[in-house]
Amino acid sequence: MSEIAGPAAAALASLCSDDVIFLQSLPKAELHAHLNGSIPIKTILELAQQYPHSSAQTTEVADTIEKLKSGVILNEIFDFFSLMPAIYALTSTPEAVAIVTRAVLQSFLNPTGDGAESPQCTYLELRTTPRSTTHMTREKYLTIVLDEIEMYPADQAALIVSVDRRMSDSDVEECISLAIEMKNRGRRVVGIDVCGDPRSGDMQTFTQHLSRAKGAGLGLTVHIAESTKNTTEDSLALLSCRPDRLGHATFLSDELKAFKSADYKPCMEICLSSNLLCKTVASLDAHHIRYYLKNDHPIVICTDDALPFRTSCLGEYSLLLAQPPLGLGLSRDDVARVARMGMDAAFLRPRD
Ligand code: 6MZ
Repeated sequence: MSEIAGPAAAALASLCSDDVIFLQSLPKAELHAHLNGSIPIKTILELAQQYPHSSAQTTEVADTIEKLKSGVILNEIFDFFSLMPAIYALTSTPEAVAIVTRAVLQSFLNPTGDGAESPQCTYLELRTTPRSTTHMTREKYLTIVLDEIEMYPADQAALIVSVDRRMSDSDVEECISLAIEMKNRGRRVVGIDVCGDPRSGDMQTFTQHLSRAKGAGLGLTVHIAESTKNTTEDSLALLSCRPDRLGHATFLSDELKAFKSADYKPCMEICLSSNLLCKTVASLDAHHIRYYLKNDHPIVICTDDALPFRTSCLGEYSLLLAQPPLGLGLSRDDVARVARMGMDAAFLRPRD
């Protein structure tokens, strides 16, 4: 298992061994994990060692690696995005994309590679933004990721194609078209995600593409109201596509929170460590998960970016079970119910 630290590690350390065994044996779905944010530290360090010293990004890569090794400290969520250029510099070739995808899948589904250690989750919907670099097209990028994902059975791993809020209209269109074409060719693409710096992009311009993806049978999840900078118009544009799941939704207004209705109950993707470390939520006590638990609204517990947030599925579930102030103090029955809701929210419906 990858090393964890921070709030998840503290919660896990407070549990008795029976509780840990209970959490490990729960069938769990990880539905909100970004590929390049989930690279095991060992793998990113290996890639950094091979990185040419003469490259224009050498200093940036070295600085980011130092932060990842010593523990990333973010003053605000926007600082998170400054980690990505160095990670992208290390994963810009087809070989590196294959290496990191294999390592991420293994870290979630088969930690020691020999099946001896219990997997972090039963089912993984990994998401990534198709990237074109001097070494590969977006199609090649997705093909490499899918080749690795499809090494696992269909009831264990699938891909969500992310579009970044910073993308131009034609880039969004290209990514959505690729996702639809690949799905239609029988590749294991199950959904579309909208991610990226919450301050950027006009979501009105994304909606036609997102609706096309839904019409083609892909699931839809969107990062929504992740920052105070997201306006109500931004959230309304995204909600107009009726996403199946919503990521974070930290600052959704009370009025918008009431979107719950008989025929529309999107599952909320909850990333506790991510929100605490990005300082979008002050404490577990103040976390919006409490609202959704109280209102019996579907949620799924996710890691988001295990590399900078130094967490794991077990760590995130520990935050549910541990007693306050380290955790939410839910009962085992409630934690099991949450895990079942997560499985039910999968786009691939692993148990169908
Ligand atoms: C919004 C996020 C994110 O796609 O290259 N990403 N977008 N909010 C977050 N909360 C912290 N965490 C990750 O993975 C990295 C990309 O995922 C998005 C960002 O756009 C980041 O560049 P992939 O595999």
